[in-house]
Amino acid sequence: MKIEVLTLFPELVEQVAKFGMPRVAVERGAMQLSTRQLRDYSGNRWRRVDERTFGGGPGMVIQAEPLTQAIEAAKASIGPAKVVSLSPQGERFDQRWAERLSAEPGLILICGRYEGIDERVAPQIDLELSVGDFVLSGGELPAMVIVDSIARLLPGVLGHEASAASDSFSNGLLDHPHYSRPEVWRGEAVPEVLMSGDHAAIRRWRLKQGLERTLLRRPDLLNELKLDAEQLKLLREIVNEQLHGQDGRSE
Ligand code: 4FV
Repeated sequence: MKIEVLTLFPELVEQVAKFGMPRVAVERGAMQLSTRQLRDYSGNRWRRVDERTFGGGPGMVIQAEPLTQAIEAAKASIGPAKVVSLSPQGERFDQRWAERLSAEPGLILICGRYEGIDERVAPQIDLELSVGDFVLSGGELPAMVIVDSIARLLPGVLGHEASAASDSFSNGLLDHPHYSRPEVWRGEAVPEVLMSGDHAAIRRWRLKQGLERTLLRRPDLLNELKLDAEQLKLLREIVNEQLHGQDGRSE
């Protein structure tokens, strides 16, 4: 898939393709990442693309004309693409959105700066996304977050295809705890079940741990899930253990 990022700081955004899974995705041809400098469409010798917000008050706004020209140029460059604007006013970005966007042939990501972009550009925007309820200085880091989360979902990118499927949130739950060598570290041993070679027991333990973490840390996620019979049974076990003070981790 092709992703083009419209930004005032291309050199920042381009860093994301130099490391980790985005780099692998680009090297394996699963993703093409390009940037487009909004200032190239300023139409003035100061290369300014922002102006004061109407109605008074502090802050500058990215103007409609340069942004529209950049969007049009991006579409001409990468072909069919969903236009996505990053801002705190957007829908909350999550793993489900990463999965949806990873299926698109192309994305054009608009990085806001200042107070945001002129509202008259809204009809050209297919989707507005927020990476969280906080205010950054620009949309570049959110764009890089989205690029990274998509890259690892693209076919042929993760070494073990199952990894993406078993990630946190892939089944709507938080991930289970992980352990690695040594088996005993400063007197603390890895849970026996993980050393048992009993794959059914390991799968069950991991599912139960993910359910417990989700219940204790992010119960809101449980509201959005339709748990199956096994998950409900494990959840009942967890609640009983919590009520009677047992730690299910050692099972
Ligand atoms: C943001 C977010 C974000 C707000 C002012 C850029 C900044 C400036 N984008 N999720 N949270 N954007 O804070 O996506 O326009």
